[in-house]
Formats: sequence, C-alpha cells, structure tokens
Amino acid sequence: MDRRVSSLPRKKSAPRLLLIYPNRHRLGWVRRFQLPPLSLMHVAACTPEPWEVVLVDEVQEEAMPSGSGFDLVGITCMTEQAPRAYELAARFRGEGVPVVLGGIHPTVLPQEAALHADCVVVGEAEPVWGRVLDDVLAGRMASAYVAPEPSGDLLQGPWARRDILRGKRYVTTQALQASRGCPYDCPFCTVTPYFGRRFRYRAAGDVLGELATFRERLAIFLDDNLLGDPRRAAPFLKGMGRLDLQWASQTTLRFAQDKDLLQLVARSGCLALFAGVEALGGAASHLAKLRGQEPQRDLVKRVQDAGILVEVSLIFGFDDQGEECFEEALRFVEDCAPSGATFHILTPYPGTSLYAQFEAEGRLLHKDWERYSHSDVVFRPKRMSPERLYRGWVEARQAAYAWHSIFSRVARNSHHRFTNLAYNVLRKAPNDRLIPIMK
Ligand code: B12
Repeated sequence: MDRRVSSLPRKKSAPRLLLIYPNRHRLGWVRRFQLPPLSLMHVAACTPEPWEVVLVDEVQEEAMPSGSGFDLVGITCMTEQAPRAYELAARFRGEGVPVVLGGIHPTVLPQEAALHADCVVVGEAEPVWGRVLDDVLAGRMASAYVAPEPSGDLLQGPWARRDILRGKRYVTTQALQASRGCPYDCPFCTVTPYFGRRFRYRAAGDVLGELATFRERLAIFLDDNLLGDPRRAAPFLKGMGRLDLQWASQTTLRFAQDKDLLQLVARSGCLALFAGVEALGGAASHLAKLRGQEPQRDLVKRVQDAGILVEVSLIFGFDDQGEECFEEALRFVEDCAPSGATFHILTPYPGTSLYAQFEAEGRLLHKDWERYSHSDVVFRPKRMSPERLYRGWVEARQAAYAWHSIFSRVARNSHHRFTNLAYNVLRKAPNDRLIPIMK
C-alpha cells in the first residue's frame, strides 16, 4: 500500500479530531426532527484516547470551524453527499489539515475519493480506525485502509458515543443499530454489497445493555432490516418488553407472516416500522419471491391491526413499470391505509448491480452525485420518459399527502392517532413544495 508521511506536527496537548456530516440543504425548523449521525457516533466510539472528538453536523449547524484547532478531519459520505464532502475536504486540506473520507461512497468508489482526501477508509470503521489514528500520531498515515470483508453472523463493537451530540437537537439522540448486512441483494440497494450478504446481529445482552442506558422513552434502530432474521431478533425483543421503551425501525414485513412473532414485536414496544415495499406489479412479485413473502397489502394491514404504525416505501422507475405505476401505488396506499407512504425515484447507486446494468446499457444520464438522491431521475427509464417519471413521482407524493388522504389514513387506523397525524403533517410540507417539472 502506498504510504505517505502526514504533515501532523507532534503536540503536547491532546490531538483533536473533527468529524463532519456534510449537508448542503438548509432544512429550517424541520432539522429538529432529524436523526443524529450514527455513522460518526460509531467512528467516535472507535477513537482511542488521547484523541478529543468534535462533531459538526451540517444538518444542524451552519458554522464550520477553522482547521487550525484540529489535527485530523474525518468526513462521512453517502453518494448524495459526495460533492459537499469533497468541497469540505479541499477546504481543510487547503488549511494544511489531513482529511480522511469514509462511509458508503468512498467505499464503493475509493479511487474517486482518493482524489479528494489524504486517506480513504474502505468499509466499516471498527476494524481499522484505531490503526489510522495511531499512524497519524506516528506521522505515517497511509493513503488507504481497507477493512476486511464482513464475515460471520455476530456484530461486535463499542456502543455509539452520544456525548458528541451535546448541544445539538435531534428528534432523539437514542439511535442505535442491532444488525447489519442483508441476504436479499436487491439490485438497487447498497446494503448487501457494502455490509455483506449475511445478517450480522449483536448479542441480545449487548443490545439490551445499551437500551438500558437510555433515559428517554423513544429509541430508533437504524438497521436496514431489523426483523430480517426474526430468530435472531427475538431474544432482544423479549427483553425489551421489560424496558418500557417505544421504538421504531426499518424492516421488510416478512416477519408478520408469523403471528406469534408479530405479537412479540408489538409487546416489545414497537411504535412504528418503515417498510420497504419497493414495487407493485411485476417487480413486486420478483421482490416478494426473493423475500419469500405474502402480498404486502395483507402484511401492512396485519401489522397495523397489531397496533404498530407502518410507513411504506415504494420506488418508481423499474423497467417493468409504465405510467400506470403511480395510480397503482396510490390505490395501494388508499387500500391498506398505512400511516404514511414514501415514494422514491429508482436510483442506480454506484456499487449496485443496477448501476452496473444501466452503465453497461448507456442509460445513466450523468454522474452528478448530488442528484443521486431518490428525488431526481438520473437514468433513462424503459417505459416512460425521465420527465414523465419525475412528474408522476411529484404528483403521487402530493396526492398521498393531500389533507383528505391524510385524514382518511389516520381515521382508518385506531392506534396512535395523534402521533400518526402529527407525523403526516410533518411529511406534508416538503411534498407540497415540489414542482412537477424536472430540472
Ligand atoms: C439512517 C439512514 C439515513 C438517515 C441518516 C441520518 C443521519 N444523520 O445519519 C436519513 C433518513 C437522513 C437518510 C437519508 C438518506 N439516505 Co440513508 N440510510 C440510513 C441507513 C438506514 C442507516 C445509516 C446509518 O446510520 N448506519 C449506521 C452506521 C453505524 O453505519 P454506516 O453509516 O455505514 O457507518 C459505518 C461505515 O460506513 C464507516 N463510516 C461511515 N462514515 C465514516 C467516516 C469515516 C471518517 C470513517 C473512517 C468511517 C466511516 O464506519 C461506520 C461504522 O462502522 C442506511 C442503510 C444502512 N444499512 O446503512 C441508509 C443509506 C445509507 N441511505 C441511503 C440513501 C440513498 C439516502 C438518501 C440519499 C436518500 C433517501 N431519501 O433515503 C438520503 C440522503 C441524506 C443526506 N444527504 O444526508 C443509501 C445510501 C446509498 C449510497 N450509495 O449513498 C443507504 C445505504 C440505504 C440503501 N439501502 O441503499 N438515511
């Protein structure tokens, strides 16, 4: 591996690390309802003494400190954040502070990231971050550190550091992960290529130990598919019943085919689930087969009848979807009355098989990463124009968050009505602001 000597001068005081969550969009008051950056809370947790850690989350704060007070800058980035991350990296490098880029985008495109940083961390921080920092102090930081491919089925590591969030306001600071990885390998999703094709779960005692330190009632699991392997989730769900927490997470709904498991989830304090339905029509039957599950409609109803709010997430733009997909999605939402619906535009993220396919077929419109956000059309769809896809997406979102749709969904759901209404009102405003003309 290419080694370079960093320019870090040896100091007597504790070395200082600045961790940045990049974000260019100003969210206004909605920022108070955002989640904390768990990625950097984990990087901080893997940071050994004597390093001092400062977090800047650009979602929450506009001022960026000068580089002079820091020995190293670490920036996390998903694909959509890459241009802002590179801009920040250039700024700090210009001030003479070495910059490390890590997270999903630098991992899938390390050569691109290396053009903008002194060092790229490929993969999860836990196995390598301590070594990076030791090397920085010894003046021999390498240009890349590659974490071993995830293996086994146990997820281990220190608990996320919440102290670095002091002074910032989030919907809750009580975010955690109990699992990583996913065997389904859906063509549009980064999770399998990045976190591996096996579910890795933390030991139940470890999850419950972290949950027991929480002082507020709401906990949010930032897992990709918390109930993906119900057998592994059951032990901590049983323990959670005694903690009197309310929790929310993301999952596929396959777990609800087992009625005992559904009862266990409900009794554990589950308030809401964000469920990847992804598609209706042909693509849906493909995904359902992959995940071995009953029709989504039935599963959504069953979970909501158990007292758990379900927000469904659907994607528009699969090759088998024509203009009818928007109407179909709205009918689905009308029919099973989930608490909320998120519509996304299919986006071929680098590192996925969908990206490889569209690139090979010459269907990528550009590689302006900032527009790889699920809210823009960055490829040529098969059965409609990019403009039609964009317009259909905007109109479907606005229809699903029209007052009569919101009231109809809330009225048909007898559980958590106030939370459900408040959440829908929060979701309405950004949808109303959309203009159905593609940039
Ligand atoms: C929670 C979440 C969000 C939250 C983020 C809140 C926050 N403040 O962090 C919200 C809802 C805002 C969000 C939004 C989006 N998200 Co999101 N999100 C997730 C989710 C479910 C969990 C992320 C997380 O916190 N993981 C926990 C931490 C511990 O893991 P991690 O981030 O990977 O970090 C580890 C390593 O990557 C590495 N690492 C990360 N950063 C750094 C930095 C350094 C310096 C180092 C050394 C290491 C390192 O070490 C960490 C510890 O092991 C993931 C799915 C997933 N399983 O990751 C999708 C995911 C990251 N999101 C995704 C996407 C597409 C988006 C959006 C673009 C679109 C959307 N609407 O969903 C927006 C963009 C938002 C933005 N610009 O900020 C994609 C990313 C694909 C890609 N190639 O970029 C994912 C993978 C979902 C998927 N299935 O494809 N998201």
